[in-house]
Amino acid sequence: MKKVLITGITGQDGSYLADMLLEKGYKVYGMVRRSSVEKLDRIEHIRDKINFVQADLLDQLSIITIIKQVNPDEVYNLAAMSFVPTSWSQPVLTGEFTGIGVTRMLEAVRLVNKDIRFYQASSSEMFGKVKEIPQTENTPFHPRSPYGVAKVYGHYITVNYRESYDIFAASGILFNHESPRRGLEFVTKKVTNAVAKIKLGLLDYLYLGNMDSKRDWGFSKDYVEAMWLMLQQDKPDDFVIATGESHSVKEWVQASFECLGMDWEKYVKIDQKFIRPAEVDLLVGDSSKAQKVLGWKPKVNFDQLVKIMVEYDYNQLKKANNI
Ligand code: NDP
Ligand code: GDR
Repeated sequence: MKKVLITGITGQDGSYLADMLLEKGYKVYGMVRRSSVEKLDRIEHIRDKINFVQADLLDQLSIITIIKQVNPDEVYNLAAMSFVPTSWSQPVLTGEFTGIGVTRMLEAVRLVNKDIRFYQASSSEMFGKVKEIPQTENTPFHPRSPYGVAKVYGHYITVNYRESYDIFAASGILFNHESPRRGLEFVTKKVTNAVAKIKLGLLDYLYLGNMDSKRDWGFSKDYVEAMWLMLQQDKPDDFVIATGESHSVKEWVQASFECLGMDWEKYVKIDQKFIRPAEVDLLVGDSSKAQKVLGWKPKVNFDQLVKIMVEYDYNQLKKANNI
């Protein structure tokens, strides 16, 4: 039985990855940090099947200890401070978690067992002010937030440990991916949640920031499959994972309201507090390398994704409020 250690198992991607690897017959270990209240909502349905180990990205010895204890075949490093706006209010902490945290993970792998295969959760935010359209594995980076800068560091340290120590370290450059399990502050979930609330009479207006930025949105469940495929190859490499389609925030809003038969213009207002100090205007990825080498392709498109998320939020809120 193969053993896997997932950092960030309580997050959106960690939960879908754990679902998938349990189905594949892996023994799943999840790294969690100490908290005064449990935050296992996304993995409640599989909690009895997961072996939890406690460590923190800030604490080198705790990471070495759990990697020694588990000695996994594969490590997926998904833990990070992942919300872009918070990276401006906590830039140093973001650097520690999202940047240096990757080095701590890689150092632990190097010290304990160099045969462990390592996946790093890199991001399309690294492209930032894009140098070409669409973005590929060869597009130069120009990050636009402390989060993006930290991810560039995490990406290059992964490449460096691969080249310096011959560690099987792969970096997935994933474009935005969403799901019903997406955190409430991210724009897709914020919108679908608000649309459902407005329809049910639980909310009057939705306040947003920049509605003109464009993103390449995919489905998290499709994207965790790509992570796994990257670690099953003969050699480690970097891969862009994207749908190749780009839509504006406004289009997401319009499609979400239309899903429940409403006109978005009656309910959406702009609040300056959601405008960022620097914006990433347009992201669209070219995943042809992943399609060719990994045999991966996205299964869920933009309209299907909107529908999955709106219907989920509507049904959940209806049930929770006895409507
Ligand atoms: P989430 O924000 O949903 O999850 C982040 C996870 O990281 C949580 O489990 C959180 O644990 C954990 N974490 C944060 N800080 C620490 C720490 N100091 N020590 C241990 N664990 C910590 O993110 P996603 O699932 O959406 O994303 C997964 C990864 O992929 C992240 O690295 C993200 O930056 C990256 N990424 C995401 C994309 C997306 O569109 N979703 C696109 C590209 C990259 P806790 O529950 O304790 O807070
Ligand atoms: P992003 O996702 O920054 O792309 O990072 P987010 O959903 O936060 O923003 C997408 C775009 O929507 C605009 N926007 C708003 N965003 C939020 N959160 N709230 C609002 O009210 C709002 N109004 C407009 C933003 O300005 C932006 O242009 C996500 C994260 O998952 C990262 O961890 C990951 O690396 C990247 O995707 C790829």
